[in-house]
Parts: sequence; structure tokens; C-alpha cells
Amino acid sequence: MFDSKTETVLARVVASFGLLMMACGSDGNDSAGVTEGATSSTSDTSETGTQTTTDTTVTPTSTSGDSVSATGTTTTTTDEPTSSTTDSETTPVDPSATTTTDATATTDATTTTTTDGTSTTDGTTTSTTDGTSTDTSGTTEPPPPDCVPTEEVEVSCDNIDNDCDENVDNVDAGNDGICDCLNIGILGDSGYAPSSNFQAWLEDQGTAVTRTKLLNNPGVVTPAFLANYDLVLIDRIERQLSPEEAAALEAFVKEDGRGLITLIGYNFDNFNPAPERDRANSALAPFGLAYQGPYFGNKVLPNFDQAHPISMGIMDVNFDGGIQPVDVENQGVSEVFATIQATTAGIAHQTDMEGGRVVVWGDEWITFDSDWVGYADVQQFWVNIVSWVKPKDFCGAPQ
Ligand SMILES: [Ca+2]
Ligand SMILES: [Ca+2]
Ligand SMILES: [Ca+2]
Repeated sequence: MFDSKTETVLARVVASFGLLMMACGSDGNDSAGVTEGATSSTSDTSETGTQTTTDTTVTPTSTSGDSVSATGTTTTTTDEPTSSTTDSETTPVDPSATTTTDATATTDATTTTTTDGTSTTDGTTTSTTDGTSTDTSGTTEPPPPDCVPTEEVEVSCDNIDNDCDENVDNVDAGNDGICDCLNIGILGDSGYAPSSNFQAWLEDQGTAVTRTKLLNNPGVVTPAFLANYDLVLIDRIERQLSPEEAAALEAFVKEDGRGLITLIGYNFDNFNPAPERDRANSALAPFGLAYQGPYFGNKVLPNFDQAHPISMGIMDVNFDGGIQPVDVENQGVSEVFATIQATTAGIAHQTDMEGGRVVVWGDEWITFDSDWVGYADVQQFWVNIVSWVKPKDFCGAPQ
């Protein structure tokens, strides 16, 4: 099989040859045939009405004979229409494009031409005197302008790849594994145990963290509100999200590619798990995810999947009185990265259509100051969670 370029060249050569033969058999006038109903252009170029013997361009928009090459082709003119020296014609690549004047031509410009029509592409072509043409150059587009680095090591959170390493805002001055450019929104209150160290620690890693309580704050979760954040953590939300708020969160993740983390197991309802399940599930329902079942786990170490990016290297993390996360709709791809016996402790969910990600953890103790002291891997667990769930288009290479 020939590729289209080869076919084009062959078509041109054949056409030119055949027409040259026709021309030789005629009186030398313009006997060039027409393609697709076009008429030969012996005098109707955009020049002054004199005939060109070498001209024209083959473009999809050109019409019969009244187009000339965009730049650069030279023309020779004569006083009389009958003075054309050859009348070879072009068979355009695009059937809608017709040119009928002498020889082939191209839209590219640095061409040399001879009196008998030559042609080129990109200026690298040979010229002949018999109306044939040869395309020898490629047609690839020139590469885009190179990125110009303005920072040797990227330090600016400005949505620009300042160091031209093809990662936008991959800034981590402390080299702690958490991108400094992340804006994290925490929704809801903290749990029953002190967790001030958690937010402070996130900020110490370079992120900006804002906590927004939902109590007496109806309808606060809007697209405009969420636009402030790259990552939202559902902490102990005091009420269910409204349908409008849930829809905004859904778009935030699925359409904008941002990240969502949910926690559970606060036990503020007299050991009844249903109310907090319902509250958290109002945020998870758009993703087909949910917390289900009773409280489970009693100061146990979950079994972490050492092959998953979130749980790789993680062993010593407390789990106490959580609720099982479940993927109930299989909208996207869910991976269980931690279990306690046969029960799921954590789900990593990639939304469909290359959208954002959701991490559903079955407990809340990983935010408590006490566990930051007593368990070795809590901080690294957070680093892994944030790294996996953050938006893919900035703050480091996609995983
Ligand atoms: Ca960069
Ligand atoms: Ca930047
Ligand atoms: Ca950092």
C-alpha cells in the first residue's frame, strides 16, 4: 500500500505525464483538462489577468484557477494566453480542490520554480522543466515552541510549569512528598479526640488548609466554593449534603479532576452508625460509593495491600470503630487497599472517563493527635493518600 503522500506524488506524475502528452498533441494551447468540473485557468488568476505559467496552489479551498500560492511562488507571465510553455496540470489531493494551471504547486513557499512549472513542498523539492513535481519533504507540523524555564527548581504555585519538566506546580520545598501547591478544603468538624496536629501538619507540608463547618451553614458547598480547592476532605460533617451540594462535589471530582477523601466512625450518635453513615453517604452517593453496616474493628492494625500506591509500606496504622466502605455501583474502578479480616477498610476509587479520584477510609483515627504519636506509619499513610488522590494535571507526574 502506498501512503497518501506517495499516492499523491504518483498521481501528480501520472497526471502530468498524461497531460504533457496531450499538450504535445495539441497546438500548445491550454488543453489541460479539468478535475471535478473546474476550468482551466489560463487568464484568471488573481494577478492582472495575464496568464501564469507557473503558479497556483493546491489547497482544499482553492477553486478553479483563481487561487495562487500563498507566498513565494514565482510566476512568469506572457502577453498572450497562448504562450504557455507547458500545460501540465495538477490533480489535487483533495477532490474538492481544483487547479488547472501549469504544473503543480504547493502552499509552502520557499519554492523555486522554473518556467515550466515546478513544485515543491516546504522548499526542499526538486524542480524540473517538464512539469513534473516531486515531493520529497515531510509534512509534519513544526514542533511547538519550547518551554522557557524561568525557575531552575519550581517554586511558584501559579499553574505554570516554571521549570519546564512537564509537571505544573510540582513544588515540594520540604521534600516531604506532599505538594506545596495543594489547597485542601476540610468539611465538617473534627472528631471527639484532639486533631489540631493534623491540620497543622498538613500546613507544615506546604499545603493551604481551610476547614469549613457545615452546621448552620446551609448550601455552602457550591461550585464557586469548591473552586478554591484541589482536594476536599469530608471530616465529621454535621449534616447531609443537599442534592445541589452533592452535585457540586460530583462535578468537582468527575469533571474537574479534583480529589475527595472521606472518613467515618466518629460515633457521635449514641453508638448508632446510621446517622453518620447517611451524612457521609450524601457525599459518596454520586460516585456509587457508600459506608455500610455496623461499627467494626477495635484498635486493630488493618492488613494493607503492599502493592497499592496508597498502602505500600504502610503497616502500623490504628483502626478503631470504623464502618466498611463499599462500591455499590461500579461506576469507575475501585481498589481495596486495606482489609480487616474479610471486611474492607479502605477503597481507592478512580472515577470514570479519567476524572478525579476518591479515597474512602473506614475510620477517622488517622486524624487524631494520639495516633500520630503512637503509630509509626500514619504520616506516611497520609502522604500516600494525598499523592494518590490529588489532581493529576499538576503537582507532580500522574501515577
Ligand atoms: Ca514543573
Ligand atoms: Ca508553577
Ligand atoms: Ca511539601
